Amino acid sequence: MSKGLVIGAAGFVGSYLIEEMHSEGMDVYATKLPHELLENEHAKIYDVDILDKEAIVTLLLEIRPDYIFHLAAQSSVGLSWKNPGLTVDVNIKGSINVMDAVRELYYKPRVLLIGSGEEYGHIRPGETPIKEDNLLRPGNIYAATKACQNMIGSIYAQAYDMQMMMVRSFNHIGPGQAPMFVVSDFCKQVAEIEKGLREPVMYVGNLAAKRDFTDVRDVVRAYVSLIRQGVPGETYNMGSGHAVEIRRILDIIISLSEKEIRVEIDPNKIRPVDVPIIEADITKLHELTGWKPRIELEQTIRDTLDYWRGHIHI
Ligand code: A2R
Repeated sequence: MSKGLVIGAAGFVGSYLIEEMHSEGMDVYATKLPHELLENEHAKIYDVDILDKEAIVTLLLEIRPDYIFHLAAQSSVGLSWKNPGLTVDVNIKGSINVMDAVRELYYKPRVLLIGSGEEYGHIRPGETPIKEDNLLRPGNIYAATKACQNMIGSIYAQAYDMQMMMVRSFNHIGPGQAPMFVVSDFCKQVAEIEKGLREPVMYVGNLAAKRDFTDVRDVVRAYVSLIRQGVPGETYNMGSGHAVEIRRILDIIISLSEKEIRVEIDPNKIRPVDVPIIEADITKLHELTGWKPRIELEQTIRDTLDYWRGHIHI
């Protein structure tokens, strides 16, 4: 049985990835930070801070994984402005620690580094759907650190002949996501309105922005396909391939509720700089693995709303 390790499994994607790996027949190992909570009957869980390289080396020598998914990150764009030093430490220094620990092993596991569609940054008209070889113009600290991780990853893969692939994930959504992300935020607000915890008013930001959303359960299928079939040193976009206006998401969410809901703009939710459309070209990933998303947007929204209905209590 092949062994798969998820580094940074206590976040939104981690638990879904553990389930996917388990259902694909892998023996699953996972790490979290000491203060984080993670329980999963399908994984053996360890406490590891990726800023501690020796801890990663010890773990890898103990487990000897065939596959390593590197998810650990400071993943909030907002926090990356407030704490750029921490974001650089975790997302660049921490990732280099992971790469170095792998490089020093006596065998070559297959590694997937998780990057972001944010790396493209200020996308120009005519550049969408955006391809992997587009110029990167990161617009925030988080994006810059992920672009840097990508570059160092491809340098390491080539220089040290490592079996390492990079993926740029576009917006992913689904049940359990933190409410600082738009779909989860809207669904949580509706659940609170339904429970009578707030007035029937939704507070929204820029509704005209178009983004490329993928259900987290499709995301983790793509990661497993990529770690198995990806070409070392290569970068792959992972998204739905279709941008959807935030207004349409809002309309779907509101239509799923019996309540009369009014919509108001909250100036705090308008970003200082917002790219009008972000859409992935997923041809490279699809041609390699045959992967394409299966779960319809409406279904994901329904599931996310039901999640919040089950988690908001009066
Ligand atoms: O910041 P926390 O306490 O939420 O912990 C995050 C964890 N993490 C670390 N793990 C090990 N060593 C560190 N020094 C360290 N700093 C943070 O990585 C969190 O549990 C996990 C990342 O999960 P999320 O923030 O929920 O991201 P998600 O949605 O699971 O996305 C996974 C990957 C990340 O690389 C994102 O940048 C990318 O997909 O979109």
